[in-house]
Amino acid sequence: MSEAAAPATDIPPFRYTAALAEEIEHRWQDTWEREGTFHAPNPTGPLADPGHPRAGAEKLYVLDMFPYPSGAGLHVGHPLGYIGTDCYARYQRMAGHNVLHAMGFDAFGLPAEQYAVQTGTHPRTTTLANIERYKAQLRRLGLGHDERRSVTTIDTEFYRWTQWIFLQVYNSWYDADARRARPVAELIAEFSGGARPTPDGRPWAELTVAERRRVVDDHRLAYVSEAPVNWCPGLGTVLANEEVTADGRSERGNFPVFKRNLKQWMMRITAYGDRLLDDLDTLDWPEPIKLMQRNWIGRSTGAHIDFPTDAAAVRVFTTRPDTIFGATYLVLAPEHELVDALVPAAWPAGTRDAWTGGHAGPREAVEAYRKAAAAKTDMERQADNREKTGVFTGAYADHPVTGAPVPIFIADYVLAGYGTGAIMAVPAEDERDHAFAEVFELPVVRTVQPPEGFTGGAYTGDGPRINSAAPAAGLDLNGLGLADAKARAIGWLEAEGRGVGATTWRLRDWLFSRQRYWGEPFPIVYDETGAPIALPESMLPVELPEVDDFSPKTFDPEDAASNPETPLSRRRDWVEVELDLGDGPKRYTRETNVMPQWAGSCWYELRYVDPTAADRFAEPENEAYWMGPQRPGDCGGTDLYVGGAEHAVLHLLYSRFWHKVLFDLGHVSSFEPYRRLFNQGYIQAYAFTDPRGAYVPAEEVVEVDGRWFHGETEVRREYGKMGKSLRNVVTPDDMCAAYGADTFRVYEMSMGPLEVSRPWETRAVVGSYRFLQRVWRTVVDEGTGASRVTDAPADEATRRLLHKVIDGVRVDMDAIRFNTAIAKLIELTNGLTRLAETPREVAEPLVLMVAPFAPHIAEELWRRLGHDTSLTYADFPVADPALLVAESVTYPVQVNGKVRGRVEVPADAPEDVVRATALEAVAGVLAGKEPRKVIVVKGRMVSVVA
Ligand code: ANZ
Repeated sequence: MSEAAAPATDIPPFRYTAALAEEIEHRWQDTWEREGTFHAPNPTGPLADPGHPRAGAEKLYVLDMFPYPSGAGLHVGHPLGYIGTDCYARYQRMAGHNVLHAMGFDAFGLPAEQYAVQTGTHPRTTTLANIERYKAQLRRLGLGHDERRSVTTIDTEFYRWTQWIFLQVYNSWYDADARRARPVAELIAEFSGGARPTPDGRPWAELTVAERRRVVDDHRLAYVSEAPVNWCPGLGTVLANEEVTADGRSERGNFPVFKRNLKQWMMRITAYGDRLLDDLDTLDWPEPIKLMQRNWIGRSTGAHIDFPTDAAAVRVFTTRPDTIFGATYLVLAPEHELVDALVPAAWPAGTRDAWTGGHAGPREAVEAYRKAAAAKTDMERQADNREKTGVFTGAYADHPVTGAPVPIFIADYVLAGYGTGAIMAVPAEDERDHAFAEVFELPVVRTVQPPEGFTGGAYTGDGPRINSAAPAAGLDLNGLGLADAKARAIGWLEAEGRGVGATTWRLRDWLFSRQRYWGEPFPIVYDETGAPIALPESMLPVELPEVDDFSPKTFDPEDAASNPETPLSRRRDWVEVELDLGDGPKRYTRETNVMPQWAGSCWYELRYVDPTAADRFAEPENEAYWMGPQRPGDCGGTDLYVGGAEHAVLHLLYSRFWHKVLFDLGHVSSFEPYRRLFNQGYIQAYAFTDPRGAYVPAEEVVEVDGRWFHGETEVRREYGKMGKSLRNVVTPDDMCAAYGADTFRVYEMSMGPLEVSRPWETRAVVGSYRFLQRVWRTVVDEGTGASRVTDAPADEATRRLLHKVIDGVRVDMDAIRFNTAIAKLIELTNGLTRLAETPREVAEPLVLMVAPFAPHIAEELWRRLGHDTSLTYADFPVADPALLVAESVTYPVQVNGKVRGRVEVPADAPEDVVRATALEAVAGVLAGKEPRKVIVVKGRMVSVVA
């Protein structure tokens, strides 16, 4: 016991106070650590332990979304999910499972790097210090993690495998026929053996080495592309869409962001679009999250249609080939690669003034429009309510069915990165096209008959096709509904060679490189031709080299044409290497981008499974045990994954994608990483502003008759996130000091259902504190420290209450309804306080049931009840079904429809006993007459007809 934790002299030493709680908690945390209490045994390898009480038991893998260790430390909102998973894991251990529960750190990340840029402190230094702080804060909460499995993504032994997985992805391609990834070596074998034709049909042997390489690279699941990216010269880096504000500037620093093509590593996640979508059905995830994933993936089916021009044909993507007769103009994205070839030297005769944007010639007009468009974000460009802008290219295409000339525009509402970057505009049936047609005075031809009385512009509903026949071309859609018209139009296009049925995805390939320092280096070098070459596995890990200057180079923020210079590129001695990659020592240059922060979080759950495995990321037997399918058809994966809904899309999608690649290549046994997902709510907090609108420290505000005061000043209460800027942060450290970790845990779990957001109320924490004090007193005499437990049996009512509570708590724990479980435990505890002594048969199960929520006090009481081992692996109480049935039942007794009396009979009384008792009770009413009929409704009532 430490000095500081010694109880103050005026408090009896056996009373449950914050000081006693602290002493108990530290002692048990030390004991658990010393004894390795939460070590989960693996089937094989160094973490196997055949003598463990749960060795070989049914497994349960409980996972938290691991944190990025920020410099600010934890506030009371952060550990909500971690406490939830801990309660669940502790319960499941007691219920007989072998539970894996570990906590690692997502430790590459921008804040540490920015701090490094500002201060010169190495991001590793900052990150490791933050991790230590997090670990201490989490340990103080009594979380039962297997600390041997605590990985951090910045460990070389961890990121060696991140790089290894990158190589697996790089060295595979997606076989669309087999619907799975296969090794690139098999693709090459198919090309060279002639089983698969090359893209241009020449035999493989006739392709040059460089050509072969290009063909293969075009198939790889990781590839280099010239992709349009958000280039922010002011920060010297490319930004993710989420890092760009609605007005096209960097979230950080407010610099302009330009769309630009830059050479980047990409991951071909789009190849997995179908499976990522279809396999959502196999997952036990909240519906809203599945819906967000579906929308993000955004599968659209329709057609590609070619519109011939004097240059090349313009290929459009449309979901509505049925409206082809209403296509009165084409629109290309301003960045579309055909634009330059289309634009003539001068406006064609008869060009309307409204189409030219006031420019003398189409070249200037296009040039000026492009400039303006490049400064806008996709979000802005697509805003429905925005006045439509655009400009005529001066070129016409031929309508593929009627041959009529169709003017070609560029406009920023068409995005370069979606579909083919070109559309056929159908103003009668599409709102945005309609708005554009109004501005540019373009013809509107209805091809779907709107219902009678329809007065709007575009009609987007269904109805019979009209104005949709070209007898000469052999196509007639008139009278057909949507589905039939679509099918017939696609059939005609395919037969005539003017288009094909096509599916488009909203999902983009994943931009995988960052011009930063604090990330995993790529296991890639370039040869003298500039082609990428994967390093062999034996050269892993590629360690992140030390640098003096962590900052990306900052350019003229307005100069979109500048090129990024990565921090790693300045280490020339690292970048330029001599390696023997099989054909003798040669000089290569290393890739100097690093991977995005998502990389480590794409597979960390696999490393928890077998963190010491040296030859693989995890031994197959261990992987199969923890992650494998549990029955035929099961997708496998972790049994519970808890985290915030803000990770609904990107993390979960990227991780599912990598997992599926690993599955296809035979490296994992489950085809999904997270079978069950649970989103915890947020802890929100009140914040208070003074009349000037400035935030005042929330802990100094007092309530007087429903009004709020900071000193003399009345303040306004609002409700929001917890954070420094709102001056309303409460830390778990504060709560542990004031009440102890057990009280804090019980409070967080009893505030409401785990998935619901709730306001933090420090004042209410004392309720949980009092509950634990009562639990304490059921076992310990506060005055003397003596036991209050008796071996005498419990009275019938107490025993029945206990078993009702056990039964309900088990149901609640299985369903993650911790708040209602705690309510039942409170009911039971209150039922015990009226007893002079607590029967052991009740005290023991109570302590065991309290243990998942308040493990330290439970361990302490368990010891005082005479047990000399931790209760971690004690059996969770089981209700006796015989005690769950009600003892007696009260029947109302009706005579001629009116309730005339009530009788209480044993619940299992046979019908004739109920009847006799009932008749006796209403004998006075019947006054000796024989009843005509007696109906007994079992358990409900007795009805007598006199
Ligand atoms: C003609 C048409 C007629 C269309 C009609 C819609 C309604 P989703 O469902 O989102 O996939 N489109 C295609 N590529 C585009 C791009 N790069 N930028 C902006 N819009 C694009 O929508 C597909 C529809 O959005 C396509 O079908 C196309 O307009 C437009 F009555 O073609 B449609």
